[in-house]
Amino acid sequence: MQPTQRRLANAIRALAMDAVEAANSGHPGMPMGMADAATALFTRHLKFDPKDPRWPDRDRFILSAGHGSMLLYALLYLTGYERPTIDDIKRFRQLGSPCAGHPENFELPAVEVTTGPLGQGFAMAVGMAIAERHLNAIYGDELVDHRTYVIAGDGDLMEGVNHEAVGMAGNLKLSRLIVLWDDNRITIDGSTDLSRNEDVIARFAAAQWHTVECDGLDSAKVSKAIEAALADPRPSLIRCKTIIGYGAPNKQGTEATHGAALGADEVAAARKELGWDSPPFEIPDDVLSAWRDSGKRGEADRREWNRRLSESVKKDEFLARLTAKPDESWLKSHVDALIANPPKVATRKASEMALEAINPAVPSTIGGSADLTGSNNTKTKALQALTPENYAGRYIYYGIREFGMAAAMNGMALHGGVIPYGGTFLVFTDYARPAIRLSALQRARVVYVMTHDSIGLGEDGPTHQPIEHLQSLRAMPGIDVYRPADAVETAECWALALASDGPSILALTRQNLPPIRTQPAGGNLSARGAYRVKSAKGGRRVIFLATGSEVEIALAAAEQLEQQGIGADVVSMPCTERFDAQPADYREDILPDVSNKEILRVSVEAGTTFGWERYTGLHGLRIGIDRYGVSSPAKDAYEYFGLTPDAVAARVVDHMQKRETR
Ligand SMILES: Cc1ncc(C[n+]2csc(CCOP(=O)(O)OP(=O)(O)O)c2C)c(N)n1
Ligand SMILES: [Mg+2]
Repeated sequence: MQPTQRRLANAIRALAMDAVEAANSGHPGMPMGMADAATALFTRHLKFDPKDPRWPDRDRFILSAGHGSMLLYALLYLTGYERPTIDDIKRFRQLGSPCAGHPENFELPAVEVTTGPLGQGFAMAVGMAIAERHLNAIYGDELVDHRTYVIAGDGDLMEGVNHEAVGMAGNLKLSRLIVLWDDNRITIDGSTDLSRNEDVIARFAAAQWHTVECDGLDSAKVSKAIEAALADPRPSLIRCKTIIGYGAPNKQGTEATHGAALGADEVAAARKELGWDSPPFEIPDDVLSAWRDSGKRGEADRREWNRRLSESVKKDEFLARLTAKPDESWLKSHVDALIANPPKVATRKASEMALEAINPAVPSTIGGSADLTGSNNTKTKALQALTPENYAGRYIYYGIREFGMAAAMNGMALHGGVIPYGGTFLVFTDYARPAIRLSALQRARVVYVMTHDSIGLGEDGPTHQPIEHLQSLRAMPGIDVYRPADAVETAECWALALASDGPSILALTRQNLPPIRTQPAGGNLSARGAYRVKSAKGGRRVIFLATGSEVEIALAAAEQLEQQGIGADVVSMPCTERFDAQPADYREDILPDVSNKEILRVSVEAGTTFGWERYTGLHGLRIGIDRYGVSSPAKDAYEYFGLTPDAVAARVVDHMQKRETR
């Protein structure tokens, strides 16, 4: 006799209880409450094949309620993925186990995205659903025809980013996005009545979503609700009414099951309640084999898809999109043209000029902006908007949703086949920051086009002028922060960002900058992260380290010093991360390891000086801005903060004199 759906679900419950018990850490409540709903999804609807976790046309499943990670690990084990093994699960949350506390996309190939920071899984799913529709519009149903399923908890639906994501999905009519809401009316602090009285269903309906409700503890009813969702041309929210910790007789329905081991007595009571008499981590043969059978449902689909791919005239193009490095041939001709005819432009404009060369050469880019298209210069002329009527479009109007945009871009990048880039003001990386961090953690190739990168934006004043942003982003592991000094460097930095396997931030100016690079270099100089743009003429006494718009100032200050007989190098440092990764002899050449008495190192950047001692040494000179900005024209702001060649040269001379008399 086939085990009932409930018995299949109880295997998830048992594994969740046992793993959390063994770790004495973790979240049993959510997996136990949603076990029946997940069983419906995985045994009847989700298109997947454990034999090939990364099969391109698989449905995507995102556990936005990432604390319920044991739900996902149990499903992957039961349906027959190579990993996690039962031993991996026994070592849930232990060092070296791929069954990390929260699902990590770099630990298990079947984990699509890293989740845990609530709300972001949902928002990344929106990006996945966008990428699917976009690629479908280009390659047709025969190659791209899948859905994005999400399990989200109360927390996911409360987070602000959820409101952004819901708005984007409704507006883009992402019919293939289906969210199962674990409506258990409990969060960590207790009842959701403590913190929420909104009508969630009405909110989604108002955002043009399809909504349907069901008993989340009845797998057949969840399945029916999924069918209704599949049939509707809008994104769908399925409200699954559940009981957190279902099956634990004394604790279910309470926050006690949310995030702690149930304890031996309660686990024993739950086993009794559920009629589950197997020892910990053991799944009865009939149950395991039924699960493994459902794991084989997708194999035929995958074979059929492989056949269609092998017969498709678009096969090579499709596979290249998924795996090949983007074409870089645009760079040389573009840079040659810039050197032949050096423009005096803002680097945001230089970025647009680079994109005019990139977008035709790299068809996988999808641009966008959080309502600052004209300021971020993110839309090239030929790009059409990506809309419900034209999913093939390559430009997304994200609206004023920086966090939602960034999270969606993570989803797109991790879906594969597209390279998202999106813009806002650098200061508003603060609004997007949690998703930028997840770009870095997950190695998602997203390019952040962050313009108005200093007080040089001028009149909008302190709220819009980044101060600590560059350094705080540089402090984030796993992301390259670029601050190019002119049009050539901007193009070089774009090429590096596209070639990367992770995220990049381009910090770009609003104000015009003169060309710095006017001679052919025979290679991408920005790739070194820092390089000398001017060598000292006399004996070298000073090394300027400058980025972006301040390279121009450092160059002019260095000329003044030279006239006083003080030899000065100027190093442009578009990317500190890349410089740090250079071999020691290169770093030594640029920044010789001598005391500041012999050669004074001076950093010049229109932002916080915090952290620049890393390159100037403690006794070097750090010129920047350690307070909030001012509302004024850019030129006046630069003068006010002493960021002019005269003021910089004077400070260097003063510093050298004081040091000599010490
Ligand atoms: C952004 C963010 N804030 C806070 C947390 C900590 N946290 C983890 S689960 C949770 C409660 C979530 O409630 P719900 O989604 O209803 O999950 P349930 O208790 O029903 O499993 C909180 C606050 C988090 N993971 N992410
Ligand atoms: Mg809840």
